[in-house]
Amino acid sequence: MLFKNALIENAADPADIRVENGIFTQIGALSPLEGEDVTDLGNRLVLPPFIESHVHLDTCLTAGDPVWNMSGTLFEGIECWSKRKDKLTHEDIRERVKKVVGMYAEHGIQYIRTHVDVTDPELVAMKAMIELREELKDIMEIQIVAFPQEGILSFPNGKELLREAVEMGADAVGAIPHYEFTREYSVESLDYALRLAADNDKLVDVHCDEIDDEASRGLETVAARALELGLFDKVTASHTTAMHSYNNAYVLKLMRLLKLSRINFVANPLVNTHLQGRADTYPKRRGVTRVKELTEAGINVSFGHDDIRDPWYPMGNGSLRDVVFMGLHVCQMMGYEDIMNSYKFITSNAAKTLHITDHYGIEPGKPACFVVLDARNYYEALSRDSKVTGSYKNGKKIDVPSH
Ligand code: 17E
Ligand code: FE2
Repeated sequence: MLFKNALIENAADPADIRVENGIFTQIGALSPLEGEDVTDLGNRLVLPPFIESHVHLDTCLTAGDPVWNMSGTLFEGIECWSKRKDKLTHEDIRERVKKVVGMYAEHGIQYIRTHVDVTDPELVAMKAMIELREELKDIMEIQIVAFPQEGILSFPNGKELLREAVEMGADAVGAIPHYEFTREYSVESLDYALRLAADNDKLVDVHCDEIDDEASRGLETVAARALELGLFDKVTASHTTAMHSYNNAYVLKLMRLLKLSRINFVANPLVNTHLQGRADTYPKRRGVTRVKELTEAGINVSFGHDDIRDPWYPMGNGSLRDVVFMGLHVCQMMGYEDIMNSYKFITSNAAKTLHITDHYGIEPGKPACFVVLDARNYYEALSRDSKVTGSYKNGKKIDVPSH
């Protein structure tokens, strides 16, 4: 099968893409072979599929049920969710997740890393997600983080529940150091989570310092353990909003450890612009981590949506375009090159975070997965909010399920 006239990753000139048995085999100026199927992409932008590197699928579409988050803080969100969690059922999770996966698929997302709350004695969401990961795999590759929303040491049986979720088949281990009762618990929870991951050959993704407290120092512990346990880039620090407020002298010192540790970062610009700065009067801080500085230091950063219509964020339609758009504004990354390259926050950078680079990317030998946008380059796509006109998996156009 031959795809003609693709502007691959902002290339100025079109190229053709040959796919055989679901694999990219040739990219260049190609003529159809006898009997070969040909699709003309009409000089449209072609990118590797979009990746949602941070979302909570189990909480999506629950905004206002049973109560709305009125303060807009993370902590009230956790309280609202705790009330919703009491009525969680297997079918309820299945219905909402399938709907949201359809929304994502429509916008060219083919991979999702979801955090799933395991501070639930019955692990209802975890059981349903494990089932859905398998069931939805033809349209979405889903990675599950066992996420202890209410703490590992500060929630009854938190350690056991996290371990049980890993044994059930989670792909990654989470933690929430800034929510633990004490600084000592915070450090111990990270020791526990990273050791659990190392012992079970899992990835790590920590909700890390999602608070405006400049003294919140979970990140240094995450990075130090990633280095000491040899986990390196299997580890991701999500949110890290306190880093926005760290003093610059401390960041200067911290950068050395971050580089040595090789950990990844995920920023969630829509949600943290909304949740952070809530204890400030004026001026109000932006609560997004130092994306520009991390990127300039060669550290891997991706962007996530975090929530779609739930207690932490009432908006969202499954498009990552708005995430990138907000990220560029709030991080002040509006130079032309910054804008052109910003698709990497939801493609190749996210692929590194998810550890899927062995089967991701537009190059011969890799599975033929890509998206086509109605634009000539990413600047145009972003500024015009261009539609994804096709999302191809293993050479075949994905039929987006109704949602
Ligand atoms: N839970 C949490 O701790 N932080 C968040 N941003 C969300 C859920 C969405
Ligand atoms: Fe999150």
